[in-house]
Amino acid sequence: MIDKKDLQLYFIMGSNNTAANPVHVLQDAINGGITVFQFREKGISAKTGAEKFDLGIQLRSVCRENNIPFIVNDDTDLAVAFKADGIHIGQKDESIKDIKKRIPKHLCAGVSVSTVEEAILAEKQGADYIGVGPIFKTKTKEDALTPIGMHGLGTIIEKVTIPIVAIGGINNKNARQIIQAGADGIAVISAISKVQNSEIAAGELKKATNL
Ligand code: 3NM
Repeated sequence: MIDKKDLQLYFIMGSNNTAANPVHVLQDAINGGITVFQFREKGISAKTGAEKFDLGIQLRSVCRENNIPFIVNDDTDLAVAFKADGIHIGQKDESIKDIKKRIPKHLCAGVSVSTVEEAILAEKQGADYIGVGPIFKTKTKEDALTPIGMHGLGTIIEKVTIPIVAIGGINNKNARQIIQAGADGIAVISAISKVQNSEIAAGELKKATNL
């Protein structure tokens, strides 16, 4: 299970989200105050096989040493092999209902949603939290949908009771309104991974999400 407060500042990264060493970026992000990390090795020039596994192991170690929950994107077998704290899936992946049957009980399972219907279904099928997005325009996800905006986020917040983390184009200028709208946290990639100083960036986002 994942605590609501662990979702406050949810950092996601794979090797193609940074020009720097991802292990260093993750450590800086943790120093700045992230509360959970998702390993998302996806898209152009993403690592596969042993290289993906090796990077994941290194990132998991950094999380373990710092008591930060480690979540794996998409790959249930990898999440189990990593002894991760959770798995995160999208709408095109296997259903959360089936995944929950296959994973150890202590692993949390999150689902990406962008509509009220998907959110209600995810909750019904046992998701521990939902990632709602994209809220704003994002350059990070190649196949991102049309942004649902603050209004879209609000309609989903009204309809589900499981924890909600908002994603897509979130930065330190628009983060506060997400929390004020009632989300439990923000999930970001580029606002931490693609900046000069990830520690400062994470610190600013943390401050913005501390109401
Ligand atoms: N999922 P950035 S948007 C991984 O809408 C991801 O489900 C999204 O990156 C969704 O913080 C997105 O750089 C990319 O905008 C988020």
